[in-house]
Amino acid sequence: MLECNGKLLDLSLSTPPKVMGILNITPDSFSDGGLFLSADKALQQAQQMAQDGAAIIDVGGESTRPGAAVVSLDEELTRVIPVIEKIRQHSDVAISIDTSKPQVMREALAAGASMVNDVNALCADGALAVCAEYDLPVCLMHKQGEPQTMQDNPQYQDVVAEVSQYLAVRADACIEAGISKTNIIIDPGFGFGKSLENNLSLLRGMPHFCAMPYPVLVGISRKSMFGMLLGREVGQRLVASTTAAAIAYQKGARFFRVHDVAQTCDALKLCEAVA
Ligand code: 7PJ
Repeated sequence: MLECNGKLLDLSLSTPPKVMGILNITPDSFSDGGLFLSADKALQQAQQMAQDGAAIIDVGGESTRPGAAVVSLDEELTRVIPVIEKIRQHSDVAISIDTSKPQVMREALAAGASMVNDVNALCADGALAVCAEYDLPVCLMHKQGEPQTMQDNPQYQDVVAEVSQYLAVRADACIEAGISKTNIIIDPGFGFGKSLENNLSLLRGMPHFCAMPYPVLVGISRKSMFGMLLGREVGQRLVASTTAAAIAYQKGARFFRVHDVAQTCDALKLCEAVA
């Protein structure tokens, strides 16, 4: 069982699903960029998401949307650390740090975050060592290419097989580095170097990921696959996003990274009630 800020984060199949609320401290995130730049606004949003049912708040200071600008270490720290400190002062909700930079991981964990969510699967030099030192839950996500260009021409023979193989290799690297197996979460990385067809294959293939010996996090909220499939702008993707969460639940996922916490919790409660 995983533990975050003294609270157990049980992601096993037999327990209620858990929701991770997204808190982007960025001027340019694709759906909520610029909304929560002040620590007070960020705290308010974190408290709202906790009240709406989020088990953990994912604080990120680097937009990883396709084409996003690279953020310096200093800028990222300046964005996220005051927010983590503020939430830690005023709330006991668990906090995850969404970063690929070891130094941001270290300072965020010292400031009170209790999980690391890395779209780069702890590949940066020193990232494994920081996480092994703290031995807290880590989420390893798959991506193909780098955010600036990853959507240009994604290529797979068998996307489900290749993504799960990558995640298995990264999980092994974590264990090798001294991270407990029970602290590892995997994530197929919807939208990160994936065509619409690739994303649909990953959702269809969810049982394959859920059969691996790690809990699966699904991050599909408001993503561009819904723009491609439905022609919806980012603000019009709520129904598709909650439906996708429900589908992923039916296929075995129990952990969901979302913008719309209350609505996702409703959908998941219904799923649970008939499970
Ligand atoms: C994900 C993420 C995801 C995990 C982002 C966005 C883009 N972390 N960070 N999984 N996506 N673990 O929010 O749409 O899918 S940033």
